[in-house]
Amino acid sequence: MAEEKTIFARIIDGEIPADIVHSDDHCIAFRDINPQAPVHILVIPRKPIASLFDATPEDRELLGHLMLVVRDLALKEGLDDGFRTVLNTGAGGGQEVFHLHFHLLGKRKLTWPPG
Ligand code: DGP
Repeated sequence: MAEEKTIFARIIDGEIPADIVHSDDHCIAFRDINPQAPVHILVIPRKPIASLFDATPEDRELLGHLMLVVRDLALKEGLDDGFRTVLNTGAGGGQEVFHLHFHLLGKRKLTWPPG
C-alpha cells in the first residue's frame, strides 16, 4: 500500500495553499500556519525525507543547502540580531509532520532552554 502523502508533500505539489517565501530545485520555504514568533518559516526539502533519522550520507549536500537557505531567509527577513533554527526529530522530539523541516524563528526574544 502506498504511504499516505504528508501535508508538506501536498504543499510541494500545490495541492494545499501556503505562503511560500522561497522555492528552488531542492527545497521550498513557507510560513508556519501556527507561528510561534513574528517570523516563523519552515524550510523543507522537495525530497520526502521523513525525519533526520532517515537522512543518509547521500543527503549531505541537500542538508547543507537547507541550512544556507535558512541563513539567507533570516537575513532577508531582517533577523540581523539573531534567530533560532529548530529541527524536531521523532515524536519524542516534538515532530508532528513526518517530512523533515527546519523551523526558522525570529523577531522576538527567544529564551533558553526551550520548552
Ligand atoms: P513539527 O512539530 O516540527 O513537526 O512542526 C510542524 C509545523 O508545521 C507546525 O509548527 C505547524 C506547521 N504546519 C502544520 N500543517 C501546516 C499547514 O498545512 N500549513 C502550514 N503552513 N504549516 C503547517
